Amino acid sequence: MRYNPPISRRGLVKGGLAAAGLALANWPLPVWALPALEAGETVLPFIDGPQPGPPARGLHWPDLDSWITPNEKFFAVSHYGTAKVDAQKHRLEISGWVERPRTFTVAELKSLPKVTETVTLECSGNGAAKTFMGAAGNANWTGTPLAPILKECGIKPEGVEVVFWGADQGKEKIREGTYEQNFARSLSVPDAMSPTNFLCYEMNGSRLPVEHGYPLRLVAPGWYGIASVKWLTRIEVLDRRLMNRFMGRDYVTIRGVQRGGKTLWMETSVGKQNLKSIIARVTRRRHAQGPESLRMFGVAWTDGTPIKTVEVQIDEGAWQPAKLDSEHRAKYAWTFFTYDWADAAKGRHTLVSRVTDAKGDVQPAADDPSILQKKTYWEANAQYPRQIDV
Ligand SMILES: Nc1nc2c(c(=O)[nH]1)N[C@H]1C(S)=C(S)[C@@H](COP(=O)(O)O)O[C@H]1N2
Ligand SMILES: [Mo]
Repeated sequence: MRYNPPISRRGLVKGGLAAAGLALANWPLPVWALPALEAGETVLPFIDGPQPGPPARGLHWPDLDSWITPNEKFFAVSHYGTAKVDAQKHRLEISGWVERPRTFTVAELKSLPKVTETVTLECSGNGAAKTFMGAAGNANWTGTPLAPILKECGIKPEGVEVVFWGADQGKEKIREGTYEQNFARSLSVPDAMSPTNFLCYEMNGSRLPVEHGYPLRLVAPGWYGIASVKWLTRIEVLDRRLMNRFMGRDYVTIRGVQRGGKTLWMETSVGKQNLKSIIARVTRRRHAQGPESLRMFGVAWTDGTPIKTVEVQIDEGAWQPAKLDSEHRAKYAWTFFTYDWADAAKGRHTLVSRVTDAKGDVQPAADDPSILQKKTYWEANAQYPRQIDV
């Protein structure tokens, strides 16, 4: 699926909400074509604390105006800096517990069957701080499916994990020693063999940008961003589990679970994407005839499980169904929603959204035991209330 709308900022100036009411042309557009501001529409700033984002790169939620995140606005997280790789000399090696180890050039991978998928990536640390809120984006990623390549190499029965190694490296202190290590993450053999994973070399129709993994990265749809290893050099099948920094120490969630009336502390490696939604902005809409109304606009995503509903709640009132964008949908991509609020009373209001998926999972409230018992910030998906003054 390919969709790459033109980018227009139409009156929204980066970081400057005060300017939002200015320079609005009179061109009412269907909201999904470009859900930025319509004529006569102004942004109501959130008043509860600092505005989300923007980090060095990444989304500033109130400015969200395209389903596809342009490459230059897409957040980048690189633990050992940006690796500089010579694509001509670059090789992808497939080794370890396989019958037929292989090496591919990038050109060879490009000659294999090509897929383009719209996939939302979110860093599992997104929301860890008020200044780290924009680490999510949605792009069209192009590459070749991973499963047929692994099948061709033949994973031996001893293989339990598939490790994806990046070209980037750094020093890690482990007990008494310091060791130079490459970035790596692993997936179990069944997870790695999922037909959805692919080796990616294009982002939004352009060559994969250097900071996003040029010339080659994994894209693992439905998983938190960390699974999608950039600057991919080696895929290695192991007969045991990898327990490096990114599997076993960092990116580990500590969660209390109830077992037989006792709290058990569980440490698990960051995994698949938790269902999540956020109200990105609230606007005031003045109509030629009739009263003005407020519109909430936001976005929701899951691990690929279809979204059943997105609801919004105003000041502890009943949950009201939001309208889902029916035009821009893809299994692993985020979905826009809107809620038109006709009779907003003057004063301060608290607004929040929640998404429910087809399995019946509901995005938890911040005071839900599952959130209160989660002691590390990874995989944060609590409902996110926002305050506005009407
Ligand atoms: N080689 C390598 N791959 C990596 C990382 C990294 O530091 N090195 N960071 C991971 C993390 S934590 C995230 S959230 C995603 C971010 O992808 P992006 O930088 O393209 O947005 O890349 C993942 N892949
Ligand atoms: Mo991340």
